[in-house]
Formats: sequence, structure tokens, C-alpha cells
Amino acid sequence: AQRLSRKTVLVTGASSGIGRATALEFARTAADVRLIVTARRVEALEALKAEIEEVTAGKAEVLVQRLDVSDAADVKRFWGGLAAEWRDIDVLVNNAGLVKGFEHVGDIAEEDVNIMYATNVAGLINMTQAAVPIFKARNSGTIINVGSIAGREPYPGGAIYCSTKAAVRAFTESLRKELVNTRIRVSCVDPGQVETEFSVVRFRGDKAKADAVYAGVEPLTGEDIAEVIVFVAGRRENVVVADTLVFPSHQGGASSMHRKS
Ligand code: NDP
Ligand code: 8X3
Repeated sequence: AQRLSRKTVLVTGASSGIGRATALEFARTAADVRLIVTARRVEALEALKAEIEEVTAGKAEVLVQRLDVSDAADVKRFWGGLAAEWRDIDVLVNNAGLVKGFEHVGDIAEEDVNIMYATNVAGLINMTQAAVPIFKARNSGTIINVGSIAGREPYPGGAIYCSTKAAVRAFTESLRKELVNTRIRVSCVDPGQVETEFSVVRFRGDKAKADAVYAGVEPLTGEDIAEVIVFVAGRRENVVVADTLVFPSHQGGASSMHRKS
């Protein structure tokens, strides 16, 4: 908690799931943390802000910012518009991401390919490129990228999503190696199955199909991954938790699940 005291933490995709839980977990761990919570759905971010203020008895400072990471111009606008007292962030959590559909190659809508790449890959890269000069100027800072088991173990029906997460993994590793002569830390947290809005988005709002994904299994919660992210951020500056793979107990891999019948 001491190490995160008064730190400024930027979380992308904080309106739901893992990102929302991560913002809350930072606040629970260090009540005087300074949080920049971003996503497209601002009302959800405002509700999160109120919850954080309650949890920390008003000690945490929370800045709500609308940000669409898939839009390079919006990323530029966001960084350009950040007030000086917020710009000097300590931790960047690149969490915003999504999957669309289960279609096989040949049948995947171009729009789905583009949104997954623009969000999961280009969005994460653009956010990181903006943060790295800030971290280099200070010779400190932590970047935590949310990857996935899907980036390590591609599966049929996931060609685009899995390849975006493999890109996140490769990008993270290159960056970590580029920065070994600095105090900047670069980490990847790869979740297995987590119940969030992820599957609702995958099935384009079909809640019944999304619920079926979690039938007979006990998935992780956003909080489970949030605890790991905050742990990674809260280590001593010389400790880089480079890589983390987190499963619920029934899961052995992307396509290896034990289901109760
Ligand atoms: P949710 O759908 O619950 O949350 C996704 C978040 O990303 C939302 O806050 C959403 O906010 C945000 N987001 C989506 N598109 C954009 C965009 N263009 N700009 C800004 N924010 C955006 O899913 P999860 O919490 O599960 O997903 C978080 C991360 O975890 C993703 O990167 C996902 O790939 C990864 N992951 C998830 C797993 C799972 O099983 N759930 C497993 C492994 C990895 P808004 O719509 O308001 O913009
Ligand atoms: C989410 C996990 O296996 O559903 O990244 O793609 S999976």
C-alpha cells in the first residue's frame, strides 16, 4: 500500500469487468491513489468514481475521461488535454480490449477484424507510445498490458482475437527488452476465463449465449485479475513480474475446461 501511495494510475477500459475491478482494487490498496479512469461509456465511469470515493472516504482523487483507444486521433486528443498535474502518470494499465464473434477465416467481417486490431493492438501501442517518453524523462514507471491465454494458445474461431493477443505479448516483450537500461517496468498479465461483459460483447449482446460459456464452470472474476495487476504494480521498483498466466481451477488451457455436467 505504501508503495502505491499518491501514485497516479491510468486504467483503460475501466467502465466494466477487469478494468473496473482494477481501479477499485488500487483504491482499496492505497486509499490516496490518484486514478485516471477511461473508457467510452462515461456514465459507467462516473458511477465507478462515486464508488471509489465511497471506498476511500474521499481520499482518492479520480479523474474520469472519455477515451476511445481504437481511434488514434482520440488518443492524441486525450493526452494533449490532460492537465499537467495528471499527465505525469506512474502506472499505465492497458486493459481495454474486446472480441467479436467466433467466425472462421474467410467469413470474418472486415469490420470485426478492424475493431479488434484497432482496439487490442493499435490502441494499446498508441497509449504506450504516449506514456514511454513520460516514463523515460523520470526513469520510472510501470506498464501492465492485459494479454490473454488466447495469445499463447490460439483456437479455432479466434484467429483475429488470438492474434491480437499474441501481438500484445510480442510487443510487451520487445518493449521490456528495449527498456532494460531504465527503471521502467513492463509486464503482461494473461487471464484465462473471467466472467465479465467479454462474452456478451463477443456474442453481440446475446446474454443467453454469453451465459452458456460459463455453464458448469466457475470462472474467475474481474477482482481476481485486479488483485494480480495491483500486486504486479506494487512490487519493489527492482522487481518486474514480467509475465503472469491466471486460470480458474477448472481450466487447463484455452480449450481445456472441465465442465460439471
Ligand atoms: P469487458 O467487456 O467487461 O470490459 C472491456 C472494457 O474495455 C470495457 O470497459 C470497455 O469500455 C473497454 N473498451 C472496449 N473497447 C474500447 C475502446 N475502443 N476504447 C476504450 N475502451 C474500450 O471485458 P473484460 O473486462 O473481460 O476485458 C478486459 C481485458 O481483458 C480485455 O483486453 C480482454 O481481451 C482481456 N481478457 C479477458 C478475458 C475474459 O475471459 N473475460 C480473458 C483474457 C483476457 P467501453 O465499452 O465503455 O469503451
Ligand atoms: C479471453 C479468453 O479463451 O475466451 O481472452 O479467448 S478466451
